[in-house]
Amino acid sequence: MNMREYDHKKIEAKRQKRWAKKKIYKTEENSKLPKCYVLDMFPYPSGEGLHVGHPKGYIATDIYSRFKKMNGYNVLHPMGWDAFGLPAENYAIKNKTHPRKTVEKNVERYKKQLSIIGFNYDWSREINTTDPSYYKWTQWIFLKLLEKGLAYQSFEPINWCPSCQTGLANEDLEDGKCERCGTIVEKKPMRQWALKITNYADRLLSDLPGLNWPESIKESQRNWIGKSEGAEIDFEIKNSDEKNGKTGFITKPDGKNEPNEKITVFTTRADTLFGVTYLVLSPEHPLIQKNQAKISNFNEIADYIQKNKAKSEIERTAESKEKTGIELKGLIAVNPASKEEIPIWVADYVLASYGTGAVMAVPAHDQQDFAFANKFGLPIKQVVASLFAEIVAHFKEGPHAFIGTGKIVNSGEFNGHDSQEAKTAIVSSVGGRMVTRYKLRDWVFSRQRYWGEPIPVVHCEKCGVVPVSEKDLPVELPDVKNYAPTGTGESPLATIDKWVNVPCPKCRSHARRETNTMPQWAGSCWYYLRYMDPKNKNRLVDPEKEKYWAPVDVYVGGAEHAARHLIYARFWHKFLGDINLVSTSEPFIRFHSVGLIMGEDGQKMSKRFGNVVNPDKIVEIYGADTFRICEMFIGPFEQASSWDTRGIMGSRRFVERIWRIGRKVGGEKSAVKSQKNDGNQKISADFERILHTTIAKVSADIESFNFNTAISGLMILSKEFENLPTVLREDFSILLRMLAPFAPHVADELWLALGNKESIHLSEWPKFDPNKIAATMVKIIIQVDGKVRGELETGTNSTDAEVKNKAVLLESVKKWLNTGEIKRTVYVKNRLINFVTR
Ligand code: ANZ
Ligand code: ZN
Repeated sequence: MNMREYDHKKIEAKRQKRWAKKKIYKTEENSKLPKCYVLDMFPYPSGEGLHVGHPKGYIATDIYSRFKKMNGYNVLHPMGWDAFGLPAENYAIKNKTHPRKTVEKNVERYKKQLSIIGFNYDWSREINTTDPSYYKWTQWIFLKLLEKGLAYQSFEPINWCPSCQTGLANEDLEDGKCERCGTIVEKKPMRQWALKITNYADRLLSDLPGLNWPESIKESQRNWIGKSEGAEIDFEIKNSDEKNGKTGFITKPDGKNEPNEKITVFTTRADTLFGVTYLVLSPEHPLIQKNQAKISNFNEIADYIQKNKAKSEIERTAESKEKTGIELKGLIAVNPASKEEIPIWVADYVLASYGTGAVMAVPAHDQQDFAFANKFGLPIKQVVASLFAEIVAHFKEGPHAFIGTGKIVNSGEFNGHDSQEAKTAIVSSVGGRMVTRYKLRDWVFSRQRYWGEPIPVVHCEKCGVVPVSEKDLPVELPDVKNYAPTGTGESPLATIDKWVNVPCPKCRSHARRETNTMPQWAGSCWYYLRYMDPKNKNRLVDPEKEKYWAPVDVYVGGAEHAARHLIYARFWHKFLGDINLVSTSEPFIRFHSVGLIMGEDGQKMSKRFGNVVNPDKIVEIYGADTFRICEMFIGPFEQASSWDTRGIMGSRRFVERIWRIGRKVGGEKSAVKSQKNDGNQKISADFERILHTTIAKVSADIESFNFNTAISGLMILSKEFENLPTVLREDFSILLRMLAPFAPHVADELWLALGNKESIHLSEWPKFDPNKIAATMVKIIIQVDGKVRGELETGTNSTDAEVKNKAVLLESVKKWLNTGEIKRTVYVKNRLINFVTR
């Protein structure tokens, strides 16, 4: 081979140009091949551009999709822009340019940054959520939701960010603050649109076990849905100066007393009903305002409510938090089981938004109630006894409630029963109801902002809410001079009279367009479907194409974003399934979250910390191939790792080594085999075993997203190549093909230099020969300075160099070698290896 020095700039520019010209990444339609759909969470094109953390996930999907293509799959690996929403709009306001212009500019910038890294996206399928031909279908889905009764207007108080001046969904809050700007969110009553995601709570939960997702992501979905099985129990209330059965109760004609009012609680521990010694209302409970006249200390209560208004739900329910509360004087409740009269308290640890907003307090068996009762001197009554005496003893002395289950005591006819089993009987004995509650709330779906999809309905003076007819979609977002929030709680769209005033589609009389827009999450709820058929003018997606491509086989993105996005997208997907638009029950059957790349200082990469590393710079200096390898070698894919600019040198040396090996490529395999030289044959058998073991390992590692160990396998193999006197064309072609997904430019360059006519990315993935791998496995103890630091499983016929190379790369060993250089290595064949650094 005729080789020059390794010049990454020249090679990478040349290869990228060639790929684009030959359109080698165009996804085929009507293919007979099996499909593989690999998807990245599409970015919102912010003004800051990419930092080195962003491409990590994209590099992984690029590797994976190249690998699948080489394995005979028809691959769909698209990219697009999630360009509506607050970040794009806030950026535009700050920089005083129309969001459409900034989005355009930022998309250009992102695309350029992505292209120099050498990704294989099929750009002919690019989508942009702000494109009218795209959001036409987002609006169309909204109309379907409306038609099926799953979109409705509501007038409950919603979360309001006073800084962004828009309503927010629960999911948009972090610790009670606006997730975008950090301002403390207020409650503000206003008209809004909501989607009935709660109708899907059960299915969103029950389909989770079948998904190949990280357990932590599934857990966050479960917590978000927050299913709990419990009971609702009614407590009668009356004026505290009245005697039971007298005033305060209305006597019905049949002679039975009916309480004038009651408090309904939600409990998961109905078995502890006899132990209830007081009730607690959330400060927002309607009963408080309603009974203002009967409450003797109303002023104090109002004061308490006012003081605790700004606290977030997380703050309010934190176990560590000092309990606050105030007794509601003038009213008392009756425990329906024990008939004891019990006080009613108001405390902020009870949330209005969960259950019924009222709690029956059982201080003996609930930690929050226990802390509260101790602070305010309320009675504690034990009603469940542990089956283990020592825990009971602990409960009596210790600062804890006994929260376990056991045997019921102090509970009349229920004494001696198992606490778990007695629940239903206790509930029915007091006329309660078994219920299932969810923490999930309906999704507040309107934003009082400019930069979003207009909600496609009009409000007619006569007909009320009328959907825009399908043929009039999209309702285009009009241009507006002033797109900053109005401050009135209405979207800036409300100021455009010409746009707002329209005839009613039904009766032609005067109507006004809905001026609220959709939240940013809307566009990302279904974009994966549009990539399957991005240009379709008549349908959201062609059914045949959907059947072929769905579901997404591998989905990759940030865990932070994932919890909310995944629940919304799964909801829409299930809805689209119900109206026969999609053929699978879940959109993304496998998901990998990308571990963050932190700054060199260990902090999150951010302008604020001045620790941002720009990928363009790294690519310019070291090359895209080196950058890609470095990002994948930095640590296990799903774990966070710190960027280390020095670490990039190791990756660069690896690429250069491959380049050097290219110079040694000589004869054909058949020629060597005919040589009758025993020594050579031994070397060649060892080498073949390592080669084939590596094929097996790298294949399995890519499939399972263990890119760092795949690269270390390739590094070890490359050292073996380096030790060979000459490298056979056939063997080198195997190494190159394994390298191709990781370092697509240099691999293609060397591949073409071998005389191949077509790009390496259209070639076949190498297959390993199991016969060449077979070897007895042994465990080798690894020591550093005589101390055991790890263990290595390897074949009995591994070469000494192979064992040593593998041993130093083990995570558990590496850290002990970091500080010093290896002065000496003692190797007891197939048993022990000791690295001496002193
Ligand atoms: C009495 C009781 C006794 C409770 C006991 C627990 C232990 P999960 O499992 O999360 O659904 N609760 C109900 N509504 C609440 C609200 N709005 N704010 C704060 N806490 C509330 O929790 C259900 C339990 O949380 C309920 O069961 C209730 O306390 C409390 F030994 O009722 B329990
Ligand atoms: Zn009308």
